[in-house]
Amino acid sequence: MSLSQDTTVFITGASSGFGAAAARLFARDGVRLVLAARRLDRLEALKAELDVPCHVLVLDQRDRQAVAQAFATLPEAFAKVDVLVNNAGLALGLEAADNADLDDWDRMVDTNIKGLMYCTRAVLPGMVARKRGHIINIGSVAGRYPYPGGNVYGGTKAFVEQFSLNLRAELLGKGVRVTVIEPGMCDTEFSLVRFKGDGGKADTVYAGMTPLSAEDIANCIHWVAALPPHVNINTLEVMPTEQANGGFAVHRS
Ligand code: NDP
Ligand code: 8X3
Repeated sequence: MSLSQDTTVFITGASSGFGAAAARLFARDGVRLVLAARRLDRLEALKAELDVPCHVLVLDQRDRQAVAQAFATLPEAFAKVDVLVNNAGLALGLEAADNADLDDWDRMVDTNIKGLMYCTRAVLPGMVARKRGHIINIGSVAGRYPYPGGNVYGGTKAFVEQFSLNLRAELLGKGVRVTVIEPGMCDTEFSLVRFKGDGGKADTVYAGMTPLSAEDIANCIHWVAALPPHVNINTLEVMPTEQANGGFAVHRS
């Protein structure tokens, strides 16, 4: 899709990390932006930085009614969403399943699966009617490869991946593209959130290696969106050079 002042890009989780970096990149094309997240101050600061029309939306995407209402009441100039970047999400905890907090599990399911579902369902009828649109979902390598402590987080991202492939299958011929991007380790607020504000623990995740940056993933998001309309990147898996999938583990007694 050619990205221009006639394009509207809706980004969830725009207050931080990939979402904020993607907003900065899309703004260079002059697009109209809808910036959604829960933290209004962050969204307002981002809007002030950007030289394009921005609609700031305080939205907790776990709230099904609020999501439907937010999409249904977008100001006219922002109502025809061309690109939805379904980015908002989180991991909570790294405990083994027998010791994990069920509230954490609920929050990941409610945000990463249900919130992403609600946003997708709200935006699709307009895209299908206009025969124009692109849903870009942010999955994770955690949805593809298992690791200890990845339990429900990885499960939510496996949902994002299969949901994206199913959408792609049923949107065939309707002019709507679907992409899932699956990043590996990236130094954003992700680990700070996962470890509930413990900066020391978050720092150890990226110690002694070079993680991806938010801008690296923003570049991927922007690249898949900017490709000509006849090109659909289905899945894009991206890791830091210093991360790889290590294969099977064996326990010996
Ligand atoms: P950040 O924590 O920096 O950003 C997460 C964003 O999600 C924030 O803008 C936050 O905004 C928003 N968010 C969280 N909960 C909600 C909610 N209930 N309603 C609306 N918005 C919400 O992390 P990243 O940028 O790294 O993460 C973005 C996505 O990428 C996530 O889906 C994550 O799972 C995924 N990912 C991250 C990787 C990494 O290593 N960093 C790797 C692979 C995937 P606010 O708090 O203001 O609501
Ligand atoms: C985030 C990537 O490897 O920390 O989704 O789970 S990882």
